[in-house]
Amino acid sequence: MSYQILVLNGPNLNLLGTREPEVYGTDTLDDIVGDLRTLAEARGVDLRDTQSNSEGSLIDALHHARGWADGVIFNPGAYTHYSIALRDAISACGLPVVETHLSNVHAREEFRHTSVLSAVCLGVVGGFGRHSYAAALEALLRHLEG
Ligand code: CA2
Repeated sequence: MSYQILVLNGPNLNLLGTREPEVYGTDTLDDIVGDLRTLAEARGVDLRDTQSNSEGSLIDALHHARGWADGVIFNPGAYTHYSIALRDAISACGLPVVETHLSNVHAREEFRHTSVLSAVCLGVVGGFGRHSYAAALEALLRHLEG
């Protein structure tokens, strides 16, 4: 079976590789998604990706994914910590969503220790830089393959 996966990236992740390399590394978002695409192709997976700085566009992408995707790898950026609207959209889309972070949010500022999204996600991966995305893809495929 060939799966269709959405990779969704939230606010400021378009800046990866340009600032704060000590926290987020030197890879750009294109590097990270390119890596993931190589992995996905090797597994026969159809991967689509989008990034937005706007909460509404991320919600729209989740709604749209209901119609075509089997699962979602989602780095919601700072929305992780307070967006009830995104939480509702994840619940409403009914798809398995893997909350994915580059950094280990629990080793950072206190306000990053809370996720309002984790409880409605299939699982959470974080702290492995670009490898967090690869781990999320592997876990999502294993889940889909049962
Ligand atoms: O670790 C992650 O992946 C985060 O989702 C990244 C978010 C942060 O708010 C979350 O707490 C954890 C921030 C993404 C901002 O990315 C930047 C990239 C380059 C320069 C500045 C910000």
